[in-house]
Amino acid sequence: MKSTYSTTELAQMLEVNESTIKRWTDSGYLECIKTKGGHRRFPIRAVLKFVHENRMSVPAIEKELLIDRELRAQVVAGDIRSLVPEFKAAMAAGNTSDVLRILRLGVAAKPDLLTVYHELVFPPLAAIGASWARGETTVDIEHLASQSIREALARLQSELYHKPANGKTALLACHEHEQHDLPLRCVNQYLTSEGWRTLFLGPQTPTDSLVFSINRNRPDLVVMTSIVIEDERRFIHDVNHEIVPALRKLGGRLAIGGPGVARRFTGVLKADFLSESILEYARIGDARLMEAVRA
Ligand code: B12
Repeated sequence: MKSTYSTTELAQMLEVNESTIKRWTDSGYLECIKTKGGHRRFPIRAVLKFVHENRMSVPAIEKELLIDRELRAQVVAGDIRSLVPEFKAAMAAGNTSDVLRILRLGVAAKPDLLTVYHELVFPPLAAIGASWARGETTVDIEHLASQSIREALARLQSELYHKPANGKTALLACHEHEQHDLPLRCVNQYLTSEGWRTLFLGPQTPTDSLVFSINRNRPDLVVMTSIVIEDERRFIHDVNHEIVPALRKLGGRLAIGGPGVARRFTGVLKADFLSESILEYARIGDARLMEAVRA
Protein backbone atom coordinates (compact mmCIF):
# COMPACT_ATOMS: atom_id res chain seq x y z
CA MET A 1 0.00 0.00 0.00
CA LYS A 2 1.32 3.43 -0.90
CA SER A 3 1.28 6.26 1.61
CA THR A 4 0.18 8.89 -0.96
CA TYR A 5 -1.55 8.78 -4.34
CA SER A 6 -1.32 11.07 -7.36
CA THR A 7 -4.45 12.54 -8.98
CA THR A 8 -4.23 9.99 -11.82
CA GLU A 9 -3.84 7.03 -9.45
CA LEU A 10 -6.70 8.16 -7.25
CA ALA A 11 -8.98 8.79 -10.24
CA GLN A 12 -8.32 5.25 -11.48
CA MET A 13 -8.90 3.76 -8.05
CA LEU A 14 -12.19 5.62 -7.45
CA GLU A 15 -13.22 5.13 -11.09
CA VAL A 16 -13.86 8.83 -11.78
CA ASN A 17 -12.28 11.44 -14.05
CA GLU A 18 -9.23 13.38 -12.93
CA SER A 19 -11.29 16.56 -13.24
CA THR A 20 -13.73 15.16 -10.66
CA ILE A 21 -10.87 14.61 -8.23
CA LYS A 22 -9.70 18.20 -8.81
CA ARG A 23 -13.21 19.50 -8.25
CA TRP A 24 -13.62 17.55 -5.00
CA THR A 25 -10.27 18.91 -3.84
CA ASP A 26 -10.99 22.52 -4.78
CA SER A 27 -14.33 22.42 -3.01
CA GLY A 28 -12.68 21.03 0.14
CA TYR A 29 -14.34 17.57 0.14
CA LEU A 30 -11.05 15.78 -0.30
CA GLU A 31 -7.83 16.79 1.46
CA CYS A 32 -4.58 16.90 -0.43
CA ILE A 33 -1.04 18.16 -0.06
CA LYS A 34 0.81 20.01 -2.79
CA THR A 35 4.33 19.07 -3.89
CA LYS A 36 6.94 21.79 -4.48
CA GLY A 37 6.07 21.54 -8.18
CA GLY A 38 2.38 22.23 -7.40
CA HIS A 39 1.14 18.65 -7.97
CA ARG A 40 -1.61 17.24 -5.76
CA ARG A 41 -0.78 14.27 -3.56
CA PHE A 42 -3.44 12.44 -1.56
CA PRO A 43 -2.33 10.89 1.73
CA ILE A 44 -3.90 7.47 2.28
CA ARG A 45 -5.49 8.74 5.49
CA ALA A 46 -7.34 11.49 3.60
CA VAL A 47 -8.44 8.95 0.98
CA LEU A 48 -9.70 6.54 3.64
CA LYS A 49 -11.58 9.35 5.37
CA PHE A 50 -13.21 10.44 2.12
CA VAL A 51 -14.17 6.89 1.17
CA HIS A 52 -15.56 6.24 4.62
CA GLU A 53 -17.54 9.51 4.87
CA ASN A 54 -19.08 8.97 1.46
CA ARG A 55 -19.82 5.29 2.13
CA MET A 56 -17.97 4.34 -1.03
CA SER A 57 -16.92 0.81 -1.74
CA VAL A 58 -13.44 0.71 -3.25
CA PRO A 59 -12.31 -2.88 -3.86
CA ALA A 60 -8.69 -1.81 -4.54
CA ILE A 61 -8.41 -0.25 -1.08
CA GLU A 62 -10.39 -2.95 0.68
CA LYS A 63 -8.20 -5.67 -0.77
CA GLU A 64 -5.08 -3.92 0.47
CA LEU A 65 -6.41 -3.23 3.92
CA LEU A 66 -8.00 -6.64 4.54
CA ILE A 67 -9.78 -5.29 7.58
CA ASP A 68 -13.43 -5.08 8.39
CA ARG A 69 -15.56 -1.96 8.09
CA GLU A 70 -15.67 -1.14 11.77
CA LEU A 71 -11.91 -1.39 12.14
CA ARG A 72 -11.41 0.75 9.06
CA ALA A 73 -13.65 3.41 10.56
CA GLN A 74 -11.49 3.49 13.69
CA VAL A 75 -8.31 3.73 11.69
CA VAL A 76 -9.80 6.58 9.67
CA ALA A 77 -10.52 8.34 12.96
CA GLY A 78 -6.82 7.93 13.85
CA ASP A 79 -7.39 5.17 16.43
CA ILE A 80 -4.50 2.85 15.65
CA ARG A 81 -4.82 0.93 18.93
CA SER A 82 -7.61 -1.03 17.23
CA LEU A 83 -4.94 -2.56 14.98
CA VAL A 84 -2.98 -4.03 17.91
CA PRO A 85 -4.63 -7.51 18.04
CA GLU A 86 -4.14 -8.08 14.31
CA PHE A 87 -0.60 -6.70 14.54
CA LYS A 88 0.27 -8.95 17.48
CA ALA A 89 -1.03 -12.04 15.66
CA ALA A 90 1.03 -11.16 12.56
CA MET A 91 4.15 -10.59 14.67
CA ALA A 92 3.74 -13.81 16.64
CA ALA A 93 3.31 -15.75 13.38
CA GLY A 94 6.45 -14.12 11.96
CA ASN A 95 4.38 -12.85 9.03
CA THR A 96 6.57 -9.96 7.94
CA SER A 97 4.45 -8.85 5.00
CA ASP A 98 1.37 -8.56 7.21
CA VAL A 99 3.41 -6.78 9.89
CA LEU A 100 4.58 -4.32 7.24
CA ARG A 101 1.06 -3.86 5.86
CA ILE A 102 -0.34 -2.99 9.28
CA LEU A 103 2.63 -0.78 10.09
CA ARG A 104 2.00 1.17 6.87
CA LEU A 105 -1.61 1.51 7.83
CA GLY A 106 -0.55 2.83 11.25
CA VAL A 107 1.75 5.39 9.66
CA ALA A 108 -0.97 6.39 7.20
CA ALA A 109 -3.50 6.87 10.01
CA LYS A 110 -1.05 8.63 12.36
CA PRO A 111 1.77 10.40 10.60
CA ASP A 112 3.53 10.90 13.96
CA LEU A 113 6.02 8.01 14.02
CA LEU A 114 6.64 8.11 17.78
CA THR A 115 2.93 7.57 18.44
CA VAL A 116 2.92 4.65 16.01
CA TYR A 117 5.73 2.98 17.99
CA HIS A 118 4.10 3.82 21.31
CA GLU A 119 0.55 2.76 20.45
CA LEU A 120 1.05 0.08 17.83
CA VAL A 121 4.54 -1.46 17.97
CA PHE A 122 5.31 -1.63 21.70
CA PRO A 123 2.03 -2.95 23.17
CA PRO A 124 2.16 -6.31 21.31
CA LEU A 125 5.84 -6.72 22.26
CA ALA A 126 5.00 -6.07 25.91
CA ALA A 127 2.08 -8.53 25.70
CA ILE A 128 4.26 -11.22 24.11
CA GLY A 129 6.90 -10.63 26.82
CA ALA A 130 4.28 -10.90 29.56
CA SER A 131 2.85 -14.17 28.25
CA TRP A 132 6.41 -15.53 27.92
CA ALA A 133 7.05 -14.60 31.58
CA ARG A 134 3.85 -16.45 32.58
CA GLY A 135 5.05 -19.52 30.71
CA GLU A 136 2.20 -19.31 28.19
CA THR A 137 4.38 -18.53 25.17
CA THR A 138 7.62 -20.14 24.09
CA VAL A 139 10.69 -18.09 23.23
CA ASP A 140 10.49 -18.91 19.51
CA ILE A 141 7.37 -16.70 19.32
CA GLU A 142 9.36 -13.84 20.85
CA HIS A 143 12.11 -14.40 18.29
CA LEU A 144 9.65 -14.49 15.38
CA ALA A 145 7.99 -11.32 16.63
CA SER A 146 11.33 -9.49 17.03
CA GLN A 147 12.55 -10.62 13.62
CA SER A 148 9.37 -9.68 11.76
CA ILE A 149 9.15 -6.23 13.32
CA ARG A 150 12.86 -5.60 12.72
CA GLU A 151 12.49 -6.50 9.05
CA ALA A 152 9.25 -4.56 8.61
CA LEU A 153 10.80 -1.43 10.17
CA ALA A 154 13.77 -1.74 7.81
CA ARG A 155 11.47 -2.08 4.79
CA LEU A 156 9.36 0.86 5.89
CA GLN A 157 12.40 3.14 6.11
CA SER A 158 12.63 4.03 2.40
CA GLU A 159 8.89 4.85 2.27
CA LEU A 160 8.96 7.42 5.06
CA TYR A 161 9.08 11.15 4.57
CA HIS A 162 12.51 12.48 5.54
CA LYS A 163 13.05 16.09 6.56
CA PRO A 164 16.08 17.80 5.02
CA ALA A 165 19.39 17.05 6.78
CA ASN A 166 19.76 19.11 9.97
CA GLY A 167 23.52 18.66 10.23
CA LYS A 168 23.27 16.69 13.49
CA THR A 169 24.65 13.22 14.17
CA ALA A 170 23.27 10.66 16.61
CA LEU A 171 24.99 7.47 17.70
CA LEU A 172 22.75 4.69 19.01
CA ALA A 173 23.97 1.71 21.00
CA CYS A 174 22.94 -0.84 23.61
CA HIS A 175 25.20 -1.41 26.60
CA GLU A 176 27.52 -4.45 26.65
CA HIS A 177 25.07 -7.24 27.53
CA GLU A 178 21.89 -5.61 26.33
CA GLN A 179 20.20 -7.51 23.50
CA HIS A 180 16.98 -5.50 23.32
CA ASP A 181 17.63 -3.13 20.46
CA LEU A 182 14.11 -2.75 19.00
CA PRO A 183 13.19 0.49 20.79
CA LEU A 184 16.57 1.86 19.76
CA ARG A 185 15.80 0.95 16.14
CA CYS A 186 12.58 2.93 16.45
CA VAL A 187 14.43 5.96 17.85
CA ASN A 188 16.94 5.56 15.01
CA GLN A 189 14.18 5.57 12.41
CA TYR A 190 12.51 8.57 13.99
CA LEU A 191 15.72 10.64 14.16
CA THR A 192 16.55 9.75 10.54
CA SER A 193 13.12 10.95 9.43
CA GLU A 194 13.75 14.18 11.37
CA GLY A 195 16.88 14.83 9.30
CA TRP A 196 19.53 13.46 11.65
CA ARG A 197 22.48 11.44 10.37
CA THR A 198 22.43 8.33 12.51
CA LEU A 199 24.97 5.63 13.26
CA PHE A 200 23.39 2.51 14.68
CA LEU A 201 25.81 0.30 16.64
CA GLY A 202 23.02 -2.02 17.82
CA PRO A 203 22.92 -4.58 20.62
CA GLN A 204 25.75 -5.53 23.00
CA THR A 205 28.17 -2.74 22.17
CA PRO A 206 31.39 -2.94 24.23
CA THR A 207 31.90 0.34 26.10
CA ASP A 208 35.42 0.90 24.74
CA SER A 209 34.05 0.57 21.19
CA LEU A 210 31.29 3.04 21.95
CA VAL A 211 33.81 5.54 23.34
CA PHE A 212 36.02 4.99 20.29
CA SER A 213 33.04 5.65 18.04
CA ILE A 214 32.15 8.81 19.98
CA ASN A 215 35.67 10.17 19.49
CA ARG A 216 35.68 9.27 15.83
CA ASN A 217 32.19 10.44 14.87
CA ARG A 218 31.74 13.36 17.30
CA PRO A 219 27.95 12.84 17.70
CA ASP A 220 25.65 15.57 18.98
CA LEU A 221 23.57 12.91 20.70
CA VAL A 222 24.17 9.38 21.96
CA VAL A 223 21.11 7.23 22.66
CA MET A 224 21.33 4.07 24.76
CA THR A 225 18.73 1.52 25.79
CA SER A 226 18.54 0.06 29.24
CA ILE A 227 15.97 -2.72 29.43
CA VAL A 228 17.89 -5.61 31.01
CA ILE A 229 20.96 -4.48 32.96
CA GLU A 230 22.93 -7.53 33.96
CA ASP A 231 25.58 -5.68 35.98
CA GLU A 232 24.17 -2.42 37.31
CA ARG A 233 27.41 -1.23 38.97
CA ARG A 234 29.31 -1.72 35.74
CA PHE A 235 26.60 0.07 33.76
CA ILE A 236 26.68 3.09 36.10
CA HIS A 237 30.48 3.16 36.02
CA ASP A 238 30.63 2.94 32.21
CA VAL A 239 28.05 5.68 31.72
CA ASN A 240 29.44 8.10 34.32
CA HIS A 241 33.17 7.52 33.91
CA GLU A 242 33.61 6.47 30.29
CA ILE A 243 30.73 7.55 28.06
CA VAL A 244 29.67 10.88 29.59
CA PRO A 245 33.24 12.31 29.93
CA ALA A 246 34.04 11.37 26.30
CA LEU A 247 30.84 13.05 25.10
CA ARG A 248 31.20 16.16 27.29
CA LYS A 249 34.63 16.92 25.80
CA LEU A 250 32.96 17.15 22.39
CA GLY A 251 29.82 18.95 23.56
CA GLY A 252 27.49 15.99 22.91
CA ARG A 253 24.55 14.82 25.01
CA LEU A 254 23.45 11.44 26.30
CA ALA A 255 19.90 10.02 26.40
CA ILE A 256 19.11 6.67 28.02
CA GLY A 257 15.70 5.10 27.54
CA GLY A 258 13.93 2.13 29.06
CA PRO A 259 11.31 1.02 31.55
CA GLY A 260 11.77 2.71 34.92
CA VAL A 261 15.09 4.42 34.06
CA ALA A 262 14.10 7.83 35.42
CA ARG A 263 12.82 6.29 38.64
CA ARG A 264 15.89 4.08 39.06
CA PHE A 265 18.67 6.34 37.87
CA THR A 266 17.80 10.00 38.42
CA GLY A 267 20.71 11.47 40.38
CA VAL A 268 22.72 8.31 39.75
CA LEU A 269 23.47 8.43 36.03
CA LYS A 270 25.00 11.58 34.59
CA ALA A 271 22.93 11.33 31.40
CA ASP A 272 21.20 14.44 30.03
CA PHE A 273 17.90 12.61 29.47
CA LEU A 274 16.43 9.55 31.19
CA SER A 275 13.35 8.67 29.17
CA GLU A 276 10.70 6.13 30.08
CA SER A 277 8.64 6.78 26.99
CA ILE A 278 9.68 6.95 23.37
CA LEU A 279 7.29 9.92 22.99
CA GLU A 280 9.92 12.04 24.78
CA TYR A 281 12.06 11.91 21.64
CA ALA A 282 9.89 14.60 20.08
CA ARG A 283 11.70 16.92 22.51
CA ILE A 284 15.07 15.15 22.78
CA GLY A 285 15.39 14.85 18.99
CA ASP A 286 14.44 18.46 18.33
CA ALA A 287 17.61 19.84 16.75
CA ARG A 288 16.53 23.45 17.30
CA LEU A 289 16.16 22.89 21.03
CA MET A 290 19.57 21.25 21.10
CA GLU A 291 21.04 24.30 19.37
CA ALA A 292 19.34 26.61 21.90
CA VAL A 293 20.77 24.62 24.83
CA ARG A 294 24.25 24.83 23.35
CA ALA A 295 24.10 28.58 22.64
C1 B12 B 1 11.77 -8.99 22.17
C2 B12 B 1 12.32 -9.35 23.53
C3 B12 B 1 13.54 -10.03 23.59
C4 B12 B 1 14.37 -10.31 22.36
C5 B12 B 1 15.11 -9.01 21.97
C6 B12 B 1 15.17 -8.79 20.50
C7 B12 B 1 15.68 -7.42 20.15
N1 B12 B 1 16.56 -7.40 19.17
O1 B12 B 1 15.31 -6.39 20.71
C8 B12 B 1 15.30 -11.45 22.86
C9 B12 B 1 14.64 -12.76 22.53
C10 B12 B 1 16.72 -11.44 22.31
C11 B12 B 1 15.23 -11.22 24.37
C12 B12 B 1 16.15 -11.72 25.22
C13 B12 B 1 16.05 -11.67 26.59
N2 B12 B 1 15.04 -11.14 27.29
CO1 B12 B 1 13.61 -10.12 26.49
N3 B12 B 1 12.04 -9.30 25.87
C14 B12 B 1 11.64 -8.96 24.70
C15 B12 B 1 10.30 -8.21 24.78
C16 B12 B 1 9.20 -9.16 24.36
C17 B12 B 1 10.22 -6.93 23.98
C18 B12 B 1 11.42 -5.98 24.20
C19 B12 B 1 11.14 -4.59 23.70
O2 B12 B 1 11.46 -4.27 22.57
N4 B12 B 1 10.53 -3.75 24.53
C20 B12 B 1 10.14 -2.39 24.15
C21 B12 B 1 8.78 -2.04 24.74
C22 B12 B 1 7.77 -3.03 24.25
O3 B12 B 1 8.88 -2.11 26.14
P1 B12 B 1 8.05 -1.15 27.12
O4 B12 B 1 8.59 -1.38 28.47
O5 B12 B 1 6.61 -1.22 26.86
O6 B12 B 1 8.54 0.29 26.59
C23 B12 B 1 8.04 1.48 27.10
C24 B12 B 1 9.02 2.16 28.01
O7 B12 B 1 9.64 1.30 28.90
C25 B12 B 1 9.94 2.87 27.08
N5 B12 B 1 11.15 2.23 26.61
C26 B12 B 1 11.52 0.96 26.70
N6 B12 B 1 12.71 0.83 26.15
C27 B12 B 1 13.10 2.00 25.66
C28 B12 B 1 14.24 2.38 25.01
C29 B12 B 1 14.36 3.70 24.58
C30 B12 B 1 15.56 4.11 23.85
C31 B12 B 1 13.31 4.61 24.87
C32 B12 B 1 13.42 5.97 24.46
C33 B12 B 1 12.18 4.20 25.56
C34 B12 B 1 12.09 2.91 25.95
O8 B12 B 1 9.16 3.14 25.93
C35 B12 B 1 7.96 2.39 25.93
C36 B12 B 1 6.81 3.36 26.05
O9 B12 B 1 6.86 4.32 25.03
C37 B12 B 1 10.27 -7.85 26.29
C38 B12 B 1 8.89 -7.56 26.87
C39 B12 B 1 8.77 -6.07 27.29
N7 B12 B 1 7.81 -5.75 28.08
O10 B12 B 1 9.53 -5.23 26.91
C40 B12 B 1 11.09 -8.96 26.93
C41 B12 B 1 11.84 -8.66 28.23
C42 B12 B 1 12.44 -7.27 28.19
N8 B12 B 1 12.92 -9.66 28.19
C43 B12 B 1 13.18 -10.15 29.35
C44 B12 B 1 14.20 -11.10 29.61
C45 B12 B 1 14.26 -11.66 31.01
C46 B12 B 1 15.12 -11.50 28.60
C47 B12 B 1 16.28 -12.48 28.77
C48 B12 B 1 17.14 -12.22 30.01
C49 B12 B 1 15.67 -13.89 28.72
C50 B12 B 1 16.67 -15.01 28.94
N9 B12 B 1 16.57 -15.61 30.09
O11 B12 B 1 17.45 -15.28 28.10
C51 B12 B 1 17.08 -12.34 27.45
C52 B12 B 1 18.41 -11.64 27.48
C53 B12 B 1 18.37 -10.16 27.62
C54 B12 B 1 19.64 -9.36 27.55
N10 B12 B 1 20.74 -9.69 28.18
O12 B12 B 1 19.60 -8.34 26.91
C55 B12 B 1 12.29 -9.56 30.44
C56 B12 B 1 13.03 -8.53 31.30
C57 B12 B 1 12.64 -8.56 32.75
C58 B12 B 1 13.56 -7.64 33.52
N11 B12 B 1 13.26 -6.35 33.54
O13 B12 B 1 14.55 -8.07 34.02
C59 B12 B 1 11.11 -8.98 29.59
C60 B12 B 1 10.42 -7.73 30.19
C61 B12 B 1 10.08 -10.12 29.42
C62 B12 B 1 9.33 -10.38 30.69
N12 B12 B 1 8.09 -9.97 30.77
O14 B12 B 1 9.83 -10.95 31.61
N13 B12 B 1 14.15 -10.51 24.71
